[in-house]
Amino acid sequence: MRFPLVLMLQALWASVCQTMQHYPAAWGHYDVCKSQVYTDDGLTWDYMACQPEAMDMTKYLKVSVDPPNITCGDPPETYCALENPYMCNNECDAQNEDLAHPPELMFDFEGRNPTTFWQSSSWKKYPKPLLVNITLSWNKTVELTDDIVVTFESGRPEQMVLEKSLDYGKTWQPYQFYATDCLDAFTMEPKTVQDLTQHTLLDIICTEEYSRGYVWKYDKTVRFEIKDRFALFAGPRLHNMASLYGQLDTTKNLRDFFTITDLRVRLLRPATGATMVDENNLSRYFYAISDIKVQGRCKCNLHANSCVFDKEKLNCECEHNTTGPDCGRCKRNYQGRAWSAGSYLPIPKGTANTCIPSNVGPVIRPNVSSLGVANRNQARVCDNELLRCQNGGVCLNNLRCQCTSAFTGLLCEKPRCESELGGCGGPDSGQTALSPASLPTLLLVLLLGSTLFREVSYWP
Ligand SMILES: *[C@@H]1O[C@H](CO)[C@@H](O)[C@H](O)[C@H]1NC(C)=O
Ligand SMILES: *[C@@H]1O[C@H](CO)[C@@H](O)[C@H](O)[C@H]1NC(C)=O
Ligand SMILES: *[C@@H]1O[C@H](CO)[C@@H](O)[C@H](O)[C@H]1NC(C)=O
Ligand SMILES: *[C@@H]1O[C@H](CO)[C@@H](O)[C@H](O)[C@H]1NC(C)=O
Ligand SMILES: *[C@@H]1O[C@H](CO)[C@@H](O)[C@H](O)[C@H]1NC(C)=O
Ligand SMILES: *[C@@H]1O[C@H](CO)[C@@H](O)[C@H](O)[C@H]1NC(C)=O
Ligand SMILES: [Ca+2]
Repeated sequence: MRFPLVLMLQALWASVCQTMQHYPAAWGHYDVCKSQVYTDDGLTWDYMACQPEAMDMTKYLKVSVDPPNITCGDPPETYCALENPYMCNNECDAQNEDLAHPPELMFDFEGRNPTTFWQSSSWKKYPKPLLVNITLSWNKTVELTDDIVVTFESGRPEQMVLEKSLDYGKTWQPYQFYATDCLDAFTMEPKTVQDLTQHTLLDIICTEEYSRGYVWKYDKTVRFEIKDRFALFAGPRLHNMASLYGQLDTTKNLRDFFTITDLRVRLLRPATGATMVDENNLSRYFYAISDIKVQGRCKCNLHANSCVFDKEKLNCECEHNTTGPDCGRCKRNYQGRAWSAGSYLPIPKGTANTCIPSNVGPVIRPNVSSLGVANRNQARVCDNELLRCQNGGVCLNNLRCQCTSAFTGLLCEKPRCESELGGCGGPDSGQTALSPASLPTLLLVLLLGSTLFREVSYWP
């Protein structure tokens, strides 16, 4: 009875291993920067291209609204509904928390009723244009992974521009123009994202899709379509991300297109709902935004799989001996070759392009005794965080693990039974090579195994 069970477990183990290897390829996530592998020389690291998970980027931005006093409520104002000038029950008072509409309300948790929103003062100075800039800054390069969605509560604007910056707000480029009449507003032919092809993906278009007049009550959103653009390479439903990643890898312009440090919504003309602006009642015209969605990931040049918000700022947690906010350079003493970004290719693990120790030129060795601090130019073998000595071993000067007598190996991970005769024995000895991380997997295999075994034993 026991023998088939062992065989079965082995088969399961193999298939679980295969599955786990397979998943990153299917997902194209690049979520691991390194993994421990066994070679003839013992335990070593295998380095891979890696990137942080995509997340809700609105939690980490700074927002500014220009001109600064354009937010409503100072002095208090009463607004009428766009579609009904006799319905004037929208009050804004910056001093009253219940009636104030500050910019933060564009980023709070939605799903409450009534919705919360930022609101501008009304178009009192008509026909002078009512111009507002809403600027979102991350002070960090970010790669967009999903559509930007702006939700308007007072009718979508008749003219607006979405702009981006890649240099922390020094220079700005348009992302997309929006208007009820593109020719009239921007002298551009109206287009939609469906008109774009692989060759024109980087074209900046003006669209009338999100500015249509009276149906506004049911359609409040204005989008910048990231996913439709991805789909030009990755196919509908983005099933072929590998193709997109391959393309991103080889085309800097394409990569930069989806990369930002800041976004700006330029509101140029509010919804008027009709051909004529009612000059006698300008309290009907204003901007109100309840939500802005921005999904993305920190750009870490494929050298980090985690990005942390610390001291009001996002920072990549760089691996591969790189450093800097975007892992954009090699660490000191690891400048043995020029820095380069990791690569998505070959699919699925990519290439880490790690920085290597500097060993060219004269090396100034610190004047320390042989038992002093580790030589800075030497590679770290162990430390007390990631490269822990195992099984009671102690890390000596980051240079080697001093193992207890029963264990050996770079990190004391191997029982001494392999070298000493009559060692550990027993059928378990093969499993000692498992790293702690694979223990849950082993448990899973055992669980799966026992379930299967029960079923198998019912067979005649
Ligand atoms: C909005 O930003 C643009 C540059 O992107 C600038 O030219 C314009 O003056 C700004 N408008 C306001 C109202 O701040
Ligand atoms: C905003 O401030 C400017 C300059 O301080 C002033 O001219 C303008 O009237 C103010 N606008 C509002 C709506 O308070
Ligand atoms: C706008 O029109 C409504 C209805 O005529 C009126 O109640 C309201 O006071 C008007 N608002 C202004 C600012 O004239
Ligand atoms: C942006 O981040 C850098 C650190 O990377 C910091 O020195 C600088 O003050 C930040 N700028 C702003 C506007 O927060
Ligand atoms: C840094 O470089 C050394 C030498 O190549 C290597 O042993 C070490 O694993 C690297 N560390 C990381 C985190 O990549
Ligand atoms: C380095 O060692 C030499 C000889 O051992 C000694 O003369 C010198 O003072 C030391 N320098 C420093 C900075 O400790
Ligand atoms: Ca809101």
